[in-house]
Amino acid sequence: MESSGVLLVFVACIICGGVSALDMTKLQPYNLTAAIMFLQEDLNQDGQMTVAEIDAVFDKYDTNGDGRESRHEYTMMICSADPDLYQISHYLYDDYDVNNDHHLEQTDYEGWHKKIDDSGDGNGVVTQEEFVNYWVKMLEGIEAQNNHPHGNSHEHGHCAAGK
Ligand SMILES: [Ca+2]
Ligand SMILES: [Ca+2]
Ligand SMILES: [Ca+2]
Repeated sequence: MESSGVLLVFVACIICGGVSALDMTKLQPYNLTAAIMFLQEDLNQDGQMTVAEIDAVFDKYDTNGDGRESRHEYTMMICSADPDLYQISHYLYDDYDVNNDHHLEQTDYEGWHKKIDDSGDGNGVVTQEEFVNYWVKMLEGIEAQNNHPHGNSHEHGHCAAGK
């Protein structure tokens, strides 16, 4: 019957970002979420995150192989990989996209790396502690924006229906 197929698509939309409010509790505690992310991104496991490692992590999202990651590529990838993170993927993309041109590339990774380092001791090296502190503040900021009545401008996610 066709109706069951329609229902399945509808349910998938709700699960994957079609919700009207953020559920930040899925990402709490924030310092644990951040620590897991750091461990995934610290590819050589030396306790430091380099620009090259950030670049390598974002390469996964470059589905059309043009050497940079568009907002669409990024959010579609997060949609299938991590629905809990998808709900804030536009906030994250805005943070990564340091020069605000809606593409992620080398200059953004360098800028993002510097932002995190500068939020700590600014010595040119991003440690796990700096990374976790930065992410906790960012996630708390997203939560605060979401609690604000006019803070929902980023919620235009319809990831399952996009294709
Ligand atoms: Ca490393
Ligand atoms: Ca950019
Ligand atoms: Ca540092």
